[in-house]
Amino acid sequence: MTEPVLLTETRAGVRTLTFNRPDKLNAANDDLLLTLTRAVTEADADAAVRVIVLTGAGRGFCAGQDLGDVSGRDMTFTEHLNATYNPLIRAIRGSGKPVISAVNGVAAGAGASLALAGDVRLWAESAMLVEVFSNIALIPDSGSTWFLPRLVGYHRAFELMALAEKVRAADALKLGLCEQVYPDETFRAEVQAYAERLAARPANALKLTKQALNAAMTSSLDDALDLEARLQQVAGDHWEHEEGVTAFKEKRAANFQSEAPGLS
Ligand code: LHQ
Repeated sequence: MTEPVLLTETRAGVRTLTFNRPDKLNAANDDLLLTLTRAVTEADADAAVRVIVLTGAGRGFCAGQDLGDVSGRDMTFTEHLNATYNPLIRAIRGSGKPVISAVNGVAAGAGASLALAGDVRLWAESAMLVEVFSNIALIPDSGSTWFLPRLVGYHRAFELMALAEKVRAADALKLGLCEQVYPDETFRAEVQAYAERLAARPANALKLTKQALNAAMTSSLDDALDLEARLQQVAGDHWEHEEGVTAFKEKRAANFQSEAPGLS
């Protein structure tokens, strides 16, 4: 029996999607990319899911395109990207739910793009990111040219891309490529605990925050102010807001997990 390319588990509102081609450091073939895109879209639509975690089985996160799976294909590079990687990155950034890139090991090529694409990036101590594309005389894709310079600036991004330099966890933290680094031994438990903390936050407010931030990445201050004013109305009209204010006044923890009784 062949192993599934993607493992799916849901625990305490956290949907964990695990790339499952460990012998190849989870290098991506079309099956993995299309299954993963579908899984992110499904998780986005599933009311039982509050947070999505992307991670890899074995010692790798994702080694990018499976280089054994590219010869003889009848698609151009452009067609391939538009059919597989680009819809995946759009599904992640467009999801109304927080997506965690849980980088358990090496993230290379398009795998590095996936490591950067999450709203939160959690790394294991032994994780490593490499914009490996120039080693095979390609350009960074799957969003790397958009994500990386916004994090480290144009010049550092160019250097990392041109020399395919490896970035290890301690440097990734300093450079702003990840939010937290955890010991390898406890990594998966720490990721679940972090994800559950996020799952307890107000889902509607986080969805709108994500929408506003994504728009602000490419907008003027004027447009960002207008969008904030519009989305704040949506947040303020939601029961979560009333629950937050009531909980503050009653000096108790807010319950954002389910609609509180008596609130509209
Ligand atoms: C792999 C791969 C791999 C297959 C490790 N494929 N087997 C490209 C083209 C078309 C359109 C769309 O966009 C793209 C985007 C891209 O992602 S291009 C970049 C493609 N990826 C790479 O070039 C990375 C190639 N891999 C590496 O440079 C190294 O394996 C890294 C730095 C990731 C890890 O090095 P090590 O930790 O030393 O592991 P390793 O090299 O020994 O790999 C372990 C196994 O995984 C090995 O298989 P084997 O049977 O010898 O044990 C590798 O062949 C296999 N593997 N990456 N991308």
